[in-house]
Amino acid sequence: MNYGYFDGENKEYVITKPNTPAPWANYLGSPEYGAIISNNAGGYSFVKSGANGRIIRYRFNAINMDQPGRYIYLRDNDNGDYWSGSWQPVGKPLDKYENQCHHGTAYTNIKSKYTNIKAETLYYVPLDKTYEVWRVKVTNEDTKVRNLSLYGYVEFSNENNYEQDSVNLQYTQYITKTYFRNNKIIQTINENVKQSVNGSTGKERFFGVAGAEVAAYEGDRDTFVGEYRNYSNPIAVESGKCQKVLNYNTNSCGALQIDITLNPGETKELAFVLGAHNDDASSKILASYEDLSQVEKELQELKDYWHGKLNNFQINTPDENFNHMINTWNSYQCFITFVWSRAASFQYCGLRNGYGFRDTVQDIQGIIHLAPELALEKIKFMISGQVDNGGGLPLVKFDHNPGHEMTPDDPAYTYDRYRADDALWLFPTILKYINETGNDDFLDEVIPFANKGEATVYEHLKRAINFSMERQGNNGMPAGLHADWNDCLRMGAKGESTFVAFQLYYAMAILKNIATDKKDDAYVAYLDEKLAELKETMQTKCWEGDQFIRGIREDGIVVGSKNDPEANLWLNPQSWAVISGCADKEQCEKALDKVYERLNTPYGAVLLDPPYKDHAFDGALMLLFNPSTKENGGIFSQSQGWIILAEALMGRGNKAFEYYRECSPAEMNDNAEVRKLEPYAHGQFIEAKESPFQGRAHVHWLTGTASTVMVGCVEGILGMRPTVDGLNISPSVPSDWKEFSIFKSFRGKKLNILVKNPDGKEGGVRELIVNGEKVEGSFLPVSMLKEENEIIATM
Ligand code: IFM
Repeated sequence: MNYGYFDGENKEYVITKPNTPAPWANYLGSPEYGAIISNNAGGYSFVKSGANGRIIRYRFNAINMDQPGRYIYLRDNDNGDYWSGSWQPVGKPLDKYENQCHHGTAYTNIKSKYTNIKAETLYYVPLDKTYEVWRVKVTNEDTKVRNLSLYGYVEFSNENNYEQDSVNLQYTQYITKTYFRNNKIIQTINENVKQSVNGSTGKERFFGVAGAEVAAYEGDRDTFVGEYRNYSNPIAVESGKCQKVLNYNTNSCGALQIDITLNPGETKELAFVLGAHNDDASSKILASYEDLSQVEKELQELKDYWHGKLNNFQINTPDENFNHMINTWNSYQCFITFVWSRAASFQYCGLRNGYGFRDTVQDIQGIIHLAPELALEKIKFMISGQVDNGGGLPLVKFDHNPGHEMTPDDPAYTYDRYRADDALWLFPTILKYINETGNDDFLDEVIPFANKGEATVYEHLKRAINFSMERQGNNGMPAGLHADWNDCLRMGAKGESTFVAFQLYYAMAILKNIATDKKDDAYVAYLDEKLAELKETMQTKCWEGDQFIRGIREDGIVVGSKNDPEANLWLNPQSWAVISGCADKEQCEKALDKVYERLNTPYGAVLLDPPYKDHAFDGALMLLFNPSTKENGGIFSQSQGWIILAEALMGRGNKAFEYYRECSPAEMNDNAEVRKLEPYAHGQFIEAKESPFQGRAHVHWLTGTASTVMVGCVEGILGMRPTVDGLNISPSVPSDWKEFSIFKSFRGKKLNILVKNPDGKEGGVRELIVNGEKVEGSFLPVSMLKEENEIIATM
């Protein structure tokens, strides 16, 4: 069943049935002022930190997973009937209540129609602003005059820290008050504290309205809702009268009642505004919306900003769903993970307050082709999270202070130990950035280490290699340390992971090219030797004739051997054998064939097979999960990007695209009841064959899947493979695609690329014509580029 459709032209997903199988969310704003909102207006907002700056309360794991939220209630004062602008929380019968939710790029517009009253609420955070706007338009489509009340409602948290607010009720209930002043509710927290006490100072939030006079209000949540009631039937709305009760030692809220009379055909418009600003500042903010045309201006600014970024890469292929994902939704999700990391969703509460090293370094890859300038800033930031021994800090805090951070070597360091893979992710990310921009001078930029000292980017990379070299296992592969990419895999400090070994191989190959350009001959010779040694080890100790093992534990026992009773084939070592360039062609083909045969399912390839149940070793923490779930043989969506890329690099376009389609959210649009998560956003994993709910996806939006699948598609399937000197065009597509086009912005120039496939090929380009001129091979040199370029690539 489907619950909505993609509107490619407006870059929106339109939800036509509000009773979606899960809350389908969107993101607004930025971490300066961030918000998550569902199609039923549920969700929360925060300033700077999801955990420490929470403004709207949100109850994790509540029965309705998105409550409370930003509610608009409407009441017919002639008959007492009432409903909400979003279907929930009142939940009128859907045969009488029409609803559409338009999730767009950083805005959400929820439209409803009930008893001839149309309501439309546009939610957004203006660009670079630290408050949110809910612009409401109500239209009377009846033939008679309608007397209505409209209520804007928000449940404030009593404390910025969400955990304190949720559980420390003996404190947080007694620190907040509300006031009504100048058309707005002002909430104060620790009002008496003029100077910091225990690190806290007084705070203020506001919820006000522009464009209408407030008739009555409530600042006390329980007075608004009433005893033994809930958000579906708040007494204030049912009775038609807010009582002007302000909270004192109870839960605070902002509820503003506006009474309106609408003639037939008449529309009334107003804007609620919410933020963490004091009386003065919020009055000024509200005044700026007295002229409500400001809203349309700000909406346009948001669209210009986001569409401007997304339009740097647009495709038109025979597959509409693929187009929607690449042109809008996968790209937008990449920006969301890039900006928000794993900070705030309906599953992540933001407590971590920082960027996981490997997560963010990978997230950056998803936006390099869209916004290399933003990528560069974050790359520098992450490099400054590298310790001077070459390893990555497991977590780079939002308030990271380069040069002064503690490291896992410090006894007082509390967050995790070193992971084996963290700093190795820098190599493909930096390479992609340099290739996209041609900015190889970046390698000479000096950046501080997290703990002390500074060095050029080139030196940072050398130290990362060194980190792995100084921490070798018993067989000549890098030691697994605390874990590798797989959080659940503990092979012992001296255990070895083939995934990390392939990453190290790839990293050394990348650095060897850089060192060659820099004429660092001694280092090139060193890397040559290490590359050869590692390859030899991988060949002799890790290849089992048709698959690579997953690793060798500290006690010498092999993990992921074909002879094991469980977990005897793992996905990542096979895809990374290809990506790293460490395996030969025959091995790559065999490993990929085996993956297809053994691991593939209708929803993507499982991470390992069979899942652990009875034969797990001590460090196989995935045993904690049910079979076919998460790291225990679930379809780990992030890994789908790598298998797509691996197949594409081998020129096997049919397989690459098959894997893509299996895990693509958009492909499940018509089976949304099976997938449950948003059909426009990747999740962390999909339940696989041993689950009774095969195909159900989990952990929406904030996942590394966004960037790996993006890279798998852009670099892999679509074959956009930049180098410092130009662009290699090497698509790997389904053989039945006859033609498709790509618009790519590249080094400030426009590329209109038409790919023709008259012979039904799966991969490679045999002829390239650039602005009418034939070019040898599939490489487009940057020197040939004009401002705008017409390129025809024939496969
Ligand atoms: O690689 C990790 C990531 O850092 C957090 N989520 C799960 C992934 C796989 O374990």
